[in-house]
Amino acid sequence: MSTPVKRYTVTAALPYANGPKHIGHLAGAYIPADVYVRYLRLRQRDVIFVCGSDEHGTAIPNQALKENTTPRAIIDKYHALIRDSFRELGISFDVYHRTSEPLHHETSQEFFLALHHKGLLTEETSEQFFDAQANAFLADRYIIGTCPRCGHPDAFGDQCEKCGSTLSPAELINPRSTLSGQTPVLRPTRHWYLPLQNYEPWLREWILKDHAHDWKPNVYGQCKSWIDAGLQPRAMTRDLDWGIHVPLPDAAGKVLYVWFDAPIGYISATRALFQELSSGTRQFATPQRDFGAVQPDDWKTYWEADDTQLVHFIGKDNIVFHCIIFPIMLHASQRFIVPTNVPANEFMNLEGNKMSTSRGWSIEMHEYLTDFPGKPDILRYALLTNLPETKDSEFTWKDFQAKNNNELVAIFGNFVNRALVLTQKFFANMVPPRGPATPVDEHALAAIAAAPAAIAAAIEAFRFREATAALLDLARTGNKYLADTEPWKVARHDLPRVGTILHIALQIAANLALVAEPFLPFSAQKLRSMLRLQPHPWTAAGSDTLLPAGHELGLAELLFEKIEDPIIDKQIKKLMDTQNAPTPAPVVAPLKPEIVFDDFTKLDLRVGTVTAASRMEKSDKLLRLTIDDGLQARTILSGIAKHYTPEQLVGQHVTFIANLAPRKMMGIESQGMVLMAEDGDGKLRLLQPDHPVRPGATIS
Ligand code: B3M
Ligand code: ZN
Repeated sequence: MSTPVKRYTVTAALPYANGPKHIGHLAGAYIPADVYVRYLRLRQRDVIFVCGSDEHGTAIPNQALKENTTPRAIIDKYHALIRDSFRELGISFDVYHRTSEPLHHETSQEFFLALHHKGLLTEETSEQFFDAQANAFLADRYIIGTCPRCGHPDAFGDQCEKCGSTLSPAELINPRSTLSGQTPVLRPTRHWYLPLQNYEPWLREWILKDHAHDWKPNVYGQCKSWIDAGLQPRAMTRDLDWGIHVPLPDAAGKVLYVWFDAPIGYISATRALFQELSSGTRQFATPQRDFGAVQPDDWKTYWEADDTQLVHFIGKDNIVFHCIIFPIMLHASQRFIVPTNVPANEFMNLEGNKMSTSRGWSIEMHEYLTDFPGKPDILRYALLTNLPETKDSEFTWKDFQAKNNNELVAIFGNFVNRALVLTQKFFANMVPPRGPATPVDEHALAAIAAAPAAIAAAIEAFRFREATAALLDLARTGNKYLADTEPWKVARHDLPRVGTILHIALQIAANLALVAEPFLPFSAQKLRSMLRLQPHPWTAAGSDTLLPAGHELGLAELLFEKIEDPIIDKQIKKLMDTQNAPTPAPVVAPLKPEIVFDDFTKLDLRVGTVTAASRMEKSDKLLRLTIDDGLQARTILSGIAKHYTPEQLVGQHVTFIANLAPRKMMGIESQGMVLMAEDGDGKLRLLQPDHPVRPGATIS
């Protein structure tokens, strides 16, 4: 636990090479992973960033069927498309491997055999669905039927996409094969199982105890419910003709389960990376990285040494595989380390609906790159400020436009441009010397000094939204500094003072160029060349001497450009025009992660009586309520003006949180929060006891 960290192995989920990937995938795993890795590299930590295509599983032959081609053609096509999109978006993998590579087949088979020889896999014969007409056992995905939970007629054998339940094919009502449409029959077949239940005590210790505080609550919560529900043996092989052959003599027609081989893909990718590095056919993504001569076997320390931190970036649908099944495989091998953290994100919706490539309701990475050439940083920024870190989030084109126009252009770009253009105008494009500092200068200098630590702390805690906000705060400080000091006016009477102001402003710009690199790598590079700033390690950030007086600046260009309405309207129209109109999102919100009873008892919930209610000036949402809580009259501001008139509320019981920290809104302190029921139609309704109670009645 307390071993000092020597190196990092950072992985991002291997995308299925069965189609293009959309911006929801980027927000789930790849953008946060890239920010994390770029930051670690700037800190000069020893880090590798591995990813690649997941080219097995039923998803691939399925797509081949749809496109009337071979699985091989499918993986070749989409591997290249996805790899290139990632590259153009600046996702800086050290290696982007493929699970169809012989090296990966070898690595997976070795892994399987190692477990098998240790006697850790059990062999069992079970009845599985077989399509007699197609003469094939049916993978769960190939069986559809009616969902036993919600009645959806087209639920898959492993999951119902309508209600989200995890299913097994035997649970489906009226199952049918997607290959032939026939009702499948049960046939015995033999498979190798990993008895997950044997590792429950270890999982309880490792996750539920050791990672109770450093794993994200959404991840921890999912793991806990899996463990508490009781683990079952899970088949690690499948009857399928596409995949990695089970390396045993009596296993013809059987392949490794895709979720057995795919995560091993991280290991094969690492092996490939070090093979190529040592033979000189590949470089690390960061040129300045130098950790000495590389040997082919060096990959091992990244997977075997206790002082390596293994971090998996994934979306929430992959949690069980990365936190339970793969770690059990790693642990059981008695050879490999297990992840230190799995900072999984929730999902990002698009304009009010679930993102889905198959339903046409998505923004594919490669389409974005075609429609917005040379602008990967805007997308990175719009996603970073809106990552689904604690709950599902939502991408809208209007928000994308606003983030660009109001933040990147109006704050970041505007500040940098003013600092550079004024230096050009008054100081022949050379950094002017700095005179004595006034309080407003001191304030700006303090912001420079404080920003890197704030950004770093947020990144290291996997809070990338917060880190991005801290980055923009530094730009905002710069913008405000110029607005407050008005060097363009001072220039009429005090040029040395203008010099001081611009000197400090340019140090802010230089700091921005440095700390923005993980987030906005292309713009950071552009800004560096505008400032003619050499690359610096992260430890140089916070300094107010990055640009010495007399240093000559480069050419000032616009860092960001405004996006006009027609461009955005076109994107919205394109989405609305998609043939397959989306089915509306479920009316009932998904459950939040589980909490313990203690969490609940922290809330002081009470019933009170409304004694007065009035509208708030300048707000069409808020009502100001006076509530008799049994002890006193308290003021609560509630966003229910669209649903109730003040008159309707006086005399009513309301339920409220009594111990919520007071919060000031529009100049008035709200001392609590009134609870409301929200229906799918957006209407809010009061929560009331079914009999009158005295004010102050507690709720438990
Ligand atoms: N290909 C599933 C997915 O793309 C799967 C991830 C594998 S990570 C080892 O969601
Ligand atoms: Zn269902």
